[in-house]
Amino acid sequence: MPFLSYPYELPPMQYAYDALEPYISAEIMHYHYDKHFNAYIANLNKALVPYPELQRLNLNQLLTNPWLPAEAYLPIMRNAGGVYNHSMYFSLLAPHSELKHEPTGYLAELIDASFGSFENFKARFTSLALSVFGSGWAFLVLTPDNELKALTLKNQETPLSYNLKPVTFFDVWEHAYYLQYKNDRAEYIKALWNIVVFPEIEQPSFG
Ligand code: MN3
Repeated sequence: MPFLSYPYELPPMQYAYDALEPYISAEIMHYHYDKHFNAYIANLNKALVPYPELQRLNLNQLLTNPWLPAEAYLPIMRNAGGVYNHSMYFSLLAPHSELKHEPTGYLAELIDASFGSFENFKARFTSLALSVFGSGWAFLVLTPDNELKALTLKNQETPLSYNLKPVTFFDVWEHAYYLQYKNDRAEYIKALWNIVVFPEIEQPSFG
């Protein structure tokens, strides 16, 4: 995933459309992956057509590039953010019970240090995800000082643009849950804890 680059293509799904049921329905996965995610990819390619110099950057470089032409800033950043956020969101979900859906190792230590416990973190992150007004995301991020923070961003903004390294991605756009949960975002978020995967975080070495 860090090497996604132009021309962008929809990555193959790592599990079947119905593999996340009953937490996320196959119908949602078809729309969310094949339509919404794919639309960001198609629109990013389209937005990059006039800019060969930007086509040479990979996705992470594009999202952290301080220079983008003013007239192309919004279409490129919105769609690049959509591609990045969705590729991470889907890659950090897995069928329930195939993996343990709890953080391990250094990330578990950081969560305990920052939030008191994993249960406290879940409660805090859930209320944050519920607080997003309109379309957006909740993220758990690592700061440059290696501190964990939970935050929300609007639309398809990514933490990368703020020099933050995201480790958990909750998509709270209505398209992520409406077909199954209707207006009940809280039930969708509760379901996500059963299928979310926490990445391994490397402990920084000092010396
Ligand atoms: Mn989405």
